[in-house]
Amino acid sequence: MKKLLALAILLTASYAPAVNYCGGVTHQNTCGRAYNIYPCCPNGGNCTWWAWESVCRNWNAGLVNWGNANTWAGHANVDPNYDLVGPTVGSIATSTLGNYGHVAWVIATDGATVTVTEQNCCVGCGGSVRTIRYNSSKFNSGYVVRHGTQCQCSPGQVQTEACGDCGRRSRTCGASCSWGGWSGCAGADPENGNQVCSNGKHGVCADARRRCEGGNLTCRSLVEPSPERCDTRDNDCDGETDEGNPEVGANELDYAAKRVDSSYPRTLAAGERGTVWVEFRNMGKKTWERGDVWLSTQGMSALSVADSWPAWNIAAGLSVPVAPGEVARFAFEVQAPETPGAQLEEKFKLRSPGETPITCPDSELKVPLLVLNANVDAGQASADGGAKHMALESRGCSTAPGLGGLLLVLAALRRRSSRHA
Ligand SMILES: [Ca+2]
Ligand SMILES: [Ca+2]
Repeated sequence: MKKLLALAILLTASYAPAVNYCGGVTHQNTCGRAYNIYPCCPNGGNCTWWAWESVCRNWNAGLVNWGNANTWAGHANVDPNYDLVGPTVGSIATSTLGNYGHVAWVIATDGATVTVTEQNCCVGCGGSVRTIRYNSSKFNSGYVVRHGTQCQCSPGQVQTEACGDCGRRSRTCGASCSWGGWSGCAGADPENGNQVCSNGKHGVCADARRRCEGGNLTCRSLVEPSPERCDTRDNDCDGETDEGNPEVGANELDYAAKRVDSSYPRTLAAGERGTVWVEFRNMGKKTWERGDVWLSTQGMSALSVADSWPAWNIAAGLSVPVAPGEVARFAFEVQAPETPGAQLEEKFKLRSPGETPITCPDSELKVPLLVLNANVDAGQASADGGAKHMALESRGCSTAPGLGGLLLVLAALRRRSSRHA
């Protein structure tokens, strides 16, 4: 071998003709050159012819004349298009040893050794292409690759790294010893997905847990918004609960009410009394017991009638139990304040045991009232917009049964009202 290497000479195109055949190999013009620019030695081979040919075939580039093999690394080192690196598949192995050096084409390497294809130019040796394995250190002047194509990694090697707030990603080295693309960034949810967090949303959407999504922490609602239902929850997450008179599902709530009819005066003279009644259907699961469900105002009402209402903020209660599906009727008096010209609106709302408002589907009666001068003939109509609404005269007309029955629960309601005072 040493003898062979010592005899390896590299003839340049300056003193020998370029040929398209050497070492039993015909030049393949895959690099825009009709001929290999290097000559072929008398023994029928030449390492530079084969190295140049290998570059033409593999890089589709025709190298300029870099002279004898022992000057190739020097040329590559000053050419920005090439890099000198360690043992690399698909590189030109270069050596300055011997009289003229040596070049070969690397087809495999394990780092310590390289397997190359080569030709040789020597007296009495074979010139045809051969595959041979050397210690990597044989090529003392390095391995030439195109700039930027140096092997990045070992095929099959896996690299992982952190990404985002909580994720990791990985990539695998491909057969061409360059990295494949990164995987998606992902990670486990904190506390196995049970970490409670605040997302600033309303209603059912406020129930949220910390998630690791795409490698980043986010506070995700467990429940998405849905159309509002009558269920004591803010389903559409707009900050209002059971708004818009939503329907109640069967057997959904203990207490729910739907207004079915009502009547009230639209005008009263100052200090005059009138009668109001309103009917609600029990839409809940529980029977409305006497003394448990009543019609109340938010605060002290300007329309209250001290000697008629069960309490200062309770206009009426029930005289008989009202089972689910049945209709309850609440009737009571109101008295206009002594302020002619005043325009009022009072809200009467059903309350369930525990003083909890019954919020839906429609458990409220609004009574707008215009206060007239006492000496004006106050003919009036009444309406609240409902198609079934009954018009009543404010004077001398009451369709409200059950006032007597109301008195029966007066004592109980008064006990309750004391808690409001
Ligand atoms: Ca809502
Ligand atoms: Ca709701």
